[in-house]
Amino acid sequence: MQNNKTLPSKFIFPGHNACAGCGQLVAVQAVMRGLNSDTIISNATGCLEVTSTSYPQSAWGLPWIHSLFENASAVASGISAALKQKKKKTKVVVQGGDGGTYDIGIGLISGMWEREENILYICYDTEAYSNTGIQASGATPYDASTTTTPAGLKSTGSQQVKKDMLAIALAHGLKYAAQSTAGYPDDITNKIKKALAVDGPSYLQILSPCIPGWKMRTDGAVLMGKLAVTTGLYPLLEYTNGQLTSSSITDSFRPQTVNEYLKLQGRFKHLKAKDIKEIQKLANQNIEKYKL
Ligand SMILES: Cc1ncc(C[n+]2csc(CCOP(=O)(O)OP(=O)(O)O)c2C)c(N)n1
Repeated sequence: MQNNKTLPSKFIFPGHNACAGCGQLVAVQAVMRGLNSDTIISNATGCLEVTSTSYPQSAWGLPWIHSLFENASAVASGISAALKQKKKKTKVVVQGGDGGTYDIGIGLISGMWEREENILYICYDTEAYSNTGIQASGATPYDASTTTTPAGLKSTGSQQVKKDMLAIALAHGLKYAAQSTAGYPDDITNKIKKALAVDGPSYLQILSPCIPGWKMRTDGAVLMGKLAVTTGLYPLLEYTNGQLTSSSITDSFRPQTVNEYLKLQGRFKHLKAKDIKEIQKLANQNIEKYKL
């Protein structure tokens, strides 16, 4: 039975053509449950834009503008400036994938944050350029096989460690910066509401499991979002005024081994015990760092 918390939002409608079981759409539903109707969205290109706006249709129930891959935050800045001029309190929200956020859009995002504009930026982190065929991005985790970092006889996949985008956001002095996963939709909605309450720039990144990219079961997105947290690989984190104010399910946190998470994803199926040990070390570092 549905309760109010899980009801579909009136700001994103069924009928989009995202993959069955798409983790990004689970996250989007949770985000939309936290937004108000007086909102304008600027959306970078990527899976979310492509699957929700095949012309002449749109799955959006809010004013929504598509921008180029790299400049969704610059478009948002322009909208924000116009609203300021008109003395309107409408909230401006940006949505982008990890490619659009960690890589190609980062310069303009940095400028938007520097100018302390009242804009909420949301990154749906699928850990690859999903829309164009799963190329590695700055958010791709160590040892993941992607089409540009394929695992094979001489390679165990991506040799880069995931970029710490949250730390980059914090370095800009954001009053609110947080991360969540599609495994915890209520956590996402709560964080959206807190981010909206901030007068100034805020940032939320959400791990959004990608069925074809992660090579996983179509019913696995929520489970994968949960395991990313409980292994310590992608903890739920919240920083208010630069201070860590909340980290994962604190009281009930029981770390699980990373293998529980990795073994369910084809992008990691090439890994041997020694490789998994290295990834366990990364999770342990997080558990230590964030006092999980
Ligand atoms: C300047 C530019 N380069 C490349 C592209 C092609 N392109 C469109 S979507 C996309 C991938 C988007 O990846 P990401 O931002 O991670 O979002 P996702 O699809 O994973 O949700 C790329 C490379 C483009 N549209 N513009």
